[in-house]
Amino acid sequence: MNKKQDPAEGSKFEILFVGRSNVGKSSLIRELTGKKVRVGKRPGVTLKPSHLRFSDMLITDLPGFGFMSGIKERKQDIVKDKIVRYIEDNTDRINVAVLVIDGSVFMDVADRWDARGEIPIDVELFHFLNELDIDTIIAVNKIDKIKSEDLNVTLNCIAQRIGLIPPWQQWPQTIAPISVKKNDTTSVKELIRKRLHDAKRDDLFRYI
Ligand SMILES: Nc1nc2c(ncn2[C@@H]2O[C@H](COP(=O)(O)OP(=O)(O)OP(=O)(O)O)[C@@H](O)[C@H]2O)c(=O)[nH]1
Ligand SMILES: [Mg+2]
Repeated sequence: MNKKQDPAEGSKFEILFVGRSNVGKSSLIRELTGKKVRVGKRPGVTLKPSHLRFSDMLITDLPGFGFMSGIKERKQDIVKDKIVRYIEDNTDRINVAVLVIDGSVFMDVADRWDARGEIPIDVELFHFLNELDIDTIIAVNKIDKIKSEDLNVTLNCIAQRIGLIPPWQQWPQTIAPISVKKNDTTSVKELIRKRLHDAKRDDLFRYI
């Protein structure tokens, strides 16, 4: 059998994109790299991480978890397990994680989890990444859907909920409000580049 080459082999810098389904992970990767990432026809159907390779940089798009219309709870658990396993198995290789959240619905979704006495999965994931010492950027996407006068309050609430003491501007290395739709992704791009620079990998700037 013809074995496909492992895209991760020999990679020296991995950027991981993770987040709930439908938050705009794949759109963000496309906007940042100009490369189209393969997306399943239905959200949540793809169980495998998909990779892009630029020189020795690996960009990984993990399947989205949560909100998956028509998909049974058990399958959602399988997705969550796969995500956790991928992160655990590759901790040493992952240089940066970009946790993408949908800023326009985050508080509503988090409140619903709270009402059930559960920790929102995004919040849980942020702590999990922290525990593993993985440098994490929180890309708050879809800010085009938030009224401009509400933006600061919303970002403060999100920060608070995640466990970062507001005001959100206190976390300029971590919180990046963006709108992929409006091609406004400079803040997250700058933060990723900062990590590349710190790793002495300015040569990779041309891909991001
Ligand atoms: N309004 C608005 N919509 C956006 C933005 N970014 C992405 N979207 C839309 O959100 C939807 C989901 O985007 P995807 O990039 O497929 O999301 P994903 O996180 O990769 O989803 P999964 O692969 O299911 O996990 C698409 O319809 C996008 O066009 C944004 O900044 N603003
Ligand atoms: Mg996707």
